[in-house]
Amino acid sequence: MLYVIWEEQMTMTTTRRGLMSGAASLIALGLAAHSTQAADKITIRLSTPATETDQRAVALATIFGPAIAEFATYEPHYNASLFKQGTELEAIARGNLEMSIASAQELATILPEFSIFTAGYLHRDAEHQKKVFAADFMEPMKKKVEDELGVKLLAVMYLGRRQLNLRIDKEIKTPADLAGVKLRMPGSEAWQFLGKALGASPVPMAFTEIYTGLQTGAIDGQDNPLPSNRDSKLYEVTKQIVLTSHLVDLNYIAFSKKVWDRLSPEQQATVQKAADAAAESGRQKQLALEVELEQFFKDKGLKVYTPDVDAFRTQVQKAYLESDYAKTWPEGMVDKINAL
Ligand code: KDO
Repeated sequence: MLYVIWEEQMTMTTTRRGLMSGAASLIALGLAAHSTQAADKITIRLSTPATETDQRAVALATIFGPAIAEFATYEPHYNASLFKQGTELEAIARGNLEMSIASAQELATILPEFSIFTAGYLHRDAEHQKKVFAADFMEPMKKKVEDELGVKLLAVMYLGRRQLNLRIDKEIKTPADLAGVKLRMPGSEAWQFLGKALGASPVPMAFTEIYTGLQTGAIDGQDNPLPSNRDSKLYEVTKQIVLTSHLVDLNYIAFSKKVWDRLSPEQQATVQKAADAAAESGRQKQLALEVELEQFFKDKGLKVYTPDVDAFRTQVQKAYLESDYAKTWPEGMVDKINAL
């Protein structure tokens, strides 16, 4: 099993071809490892770059895990300690992992149409995200993820509104003020695009490296929702938070289809209910924290202010609508999303 995990961590490319090639032997190893576990209980390992105190992690550990305990052991791994950020979906597809908190950006590296959910200023809020996930037009997209990746998207989790968080003093009012600012964005192309659309110079870097990146000055800033900023103590190494709210960010509870298919209909219903309950609890906690934390950061001595959000929205939306990403979006979907 150690070999399998190591192999996965070394593999960063997520092309479809990559997913297919060499998969058989890894799957065989993965299955062999699982068959050595207690015959009557499945072990569901979650790999995430999130901290243990992240509200999505807390909700899964306190609600999801206990709810499925009769037939499964929930085993979370935090801080990307099991799989590197961005390699989790591939790991599930290969049969080496059972669960992750997947981003639309990760899905978009494999299924380009998911880039629609990486577009800045598209989702309005947490409720809108929920409605979009439950909408009929999501069904073919969810099915494609199941058929092509062997991943079941159980529920949408609210990560929060992404805000700029900088170690430099310069006041940021409009995208032009971000010219030349080295803004850390997560690894994939879709994230780099968002950084550019905001007017910054994006730098790809894993979540777990942000603190050091800010501390050493390798980057001028990062963007994340306020709760993630607090959990990872990024406020210790930054001076300001600019409330751009440029992405109402989501993650999906991604579950191995292979494991799902081994469950009885009753167990499947329990897993689905548990995922929905955890997502809802996490969502409410994140929303409450976003309100509370503005004062927390001010108390820590950071400047927290709202820029010209219209200027950011106009520039970012234009960049997406004119991009190659937009060509991959299902016909009429932006209008359907906006109409919800
Ligand atoms: C991040 O790397 O900035 C990000 O916020 C991206 C999200 O999609 C998600 O992966 C998140 O990190 C992790 O869950 C850590 O909170």
